[in-house]
Amino acid sequence: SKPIAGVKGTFSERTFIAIKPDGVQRGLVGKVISRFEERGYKLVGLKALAPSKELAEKHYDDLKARPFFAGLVNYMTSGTPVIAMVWEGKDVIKQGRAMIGATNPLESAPGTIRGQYCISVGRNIIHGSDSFESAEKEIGLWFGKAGELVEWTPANVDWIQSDN
Ligand code: IDP
Ligand code: MG
Repeated sequence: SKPIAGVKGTFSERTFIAIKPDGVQRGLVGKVISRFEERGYKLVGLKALAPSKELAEKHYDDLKARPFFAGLVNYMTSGTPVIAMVWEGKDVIKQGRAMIGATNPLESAPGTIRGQYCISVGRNIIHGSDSFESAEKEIGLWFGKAGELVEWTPANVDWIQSDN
C-alpha cells in the first residue's frame, strides 16, 4: 500500500498542516483553509484537538534541546484546539512551506500566511511539514488511527490536475 504521505512528486503527495492555538483564537481557520483549497489542494484529513503534552513533545522532538522548547510545548498545549489537517496534491510539501512563509514572521514575505497574519516567532499561527520524511512522521502521529484520512476524487479534478 502507498506510504501515509502518498507518493512524493505525484498528485498523491501529502503534507501535515496544523493551525496552532493562536490561529484558532484569532479566527484565522477559514482563511488558512481557503488558501489551500483555492490553490487546488485536496483536504483528506481534518480534526480539532487539544494535543497532550506527549503529542506536542513528539511532534517537536527535533527541537527538544532548544531554549524555547518548553515554551513551545506550553503554547501548543494551552487547551485551545489545534486544527490538524492533511492536504494532498502535487508538490504540496514544498508549496505548503512556501505558502506559510519563513519561521520568523518578520522574515516571511508579504502575502504568505505568516507574512500576512503574524509578527512573533513564538505565535506564528501555523505548522507545515518540512520534508517528505517529516510529513510521514507527522501524519502518522496526528492521524495514526485507521480510517482518519479519506480517499476521494474532487468533481473538478480534471480542471486542476494535468500532466501537460
Ligand atoms: P517551522 O515551524 O517554520 O518549521 P521550526 O524551526 O521547526 O520552524 O520551529 C518550530 C516552531 O517552534 C516554530 O514554528 C515556532 O512556533 C517555534 N520557534 C522556532 N524558533 C523559535 C524561537 O526562536 N523562539 C520561540 N519559538 C520558536
Ligand atoms: Mg519545523
